Amino acid sequence: MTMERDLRLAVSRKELRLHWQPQVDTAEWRISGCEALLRWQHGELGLVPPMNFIPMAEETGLIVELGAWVLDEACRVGAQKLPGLMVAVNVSPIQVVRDDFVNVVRKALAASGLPAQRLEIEITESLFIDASPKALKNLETLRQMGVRVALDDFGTGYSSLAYLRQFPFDTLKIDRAFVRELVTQHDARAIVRSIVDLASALGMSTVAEGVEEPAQYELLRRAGCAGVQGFLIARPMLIDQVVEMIESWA
Ligand code: G
Ligand code: G
Ligand code: MN
Ligand code: NA
Repeated sequence: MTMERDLRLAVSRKELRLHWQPQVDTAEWRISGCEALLRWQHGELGLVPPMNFIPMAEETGLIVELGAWVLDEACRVGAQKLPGLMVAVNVSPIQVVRDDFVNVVRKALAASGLPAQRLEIEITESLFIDASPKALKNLETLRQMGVRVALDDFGTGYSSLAYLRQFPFDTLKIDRAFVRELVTQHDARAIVRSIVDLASALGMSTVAEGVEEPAQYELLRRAGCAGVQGFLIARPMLIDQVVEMIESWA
């Protein structure tokens, strides 16, 4: 209850922060983009991770205001501090089904000057559980504007393959559950290779999440996975740390 009240005030109190996690292009070993990850700097509780407040924000509808703040902030910081890089932003299904979603994105792009081609929206499979035509229409409109659309946590939901026929994603993000066992488990390796091949056959790119070890990276690169993200490269960090990392990248 007080948590809900506090979250309501978080935007005006400037308690929301974005952390950024770099993504590396495996073909060139180059930082190609960054994912924005929301944090709440609570007065007494300290840094609250998204799992502890996003569900509540979704239930109360607060996610609409929070989500708009995230898009504005991510586009602004991306345009100012990440020249030429992709900016990946997580959005909730609650945002995507709304009539105003395309306009919220359009405004964030216009205000920041970030080209649409440099924004990638990440959605989870839960969007498709009650796939509304409105949500699909909104994503389609964004794609026509040049915004990229990624399917997050791919492989963890159910009947994932059906979704790939409902909507033309630009990117599949391979869930870290598969990456974790990539080196030790033959079946995880087979699944990752199949996801990369499937994505490629459908004209989609792949990004693997949760890459922690060089051996995982090497297997992913050889499997043709285009991008990787994870503690091996960097943890989610403050934007200035990311900028430093990009400047010193060899
Ligand atoms: O690093 P991490 O704990 O940030 O992320 C945990 C989960 O929270 C991830 O599944 C991520 O997709 C989600 N998440 C992070 N930032 C946002 C955000 O800005 N909006 C939404 N809807 N989800 C987010
Ligand atoms: O679901 P989504 O991919 O949006 O969330 C990313 C989440 O994964 C964040 O909580 C982030 O902190 C976490 N994360 C990022 N890289 C790694 C990693 O290499 N290992 C682990 N265990 N978690 C990671
Ligand atoms: Mn994500
Ligand atoms: Na994910």
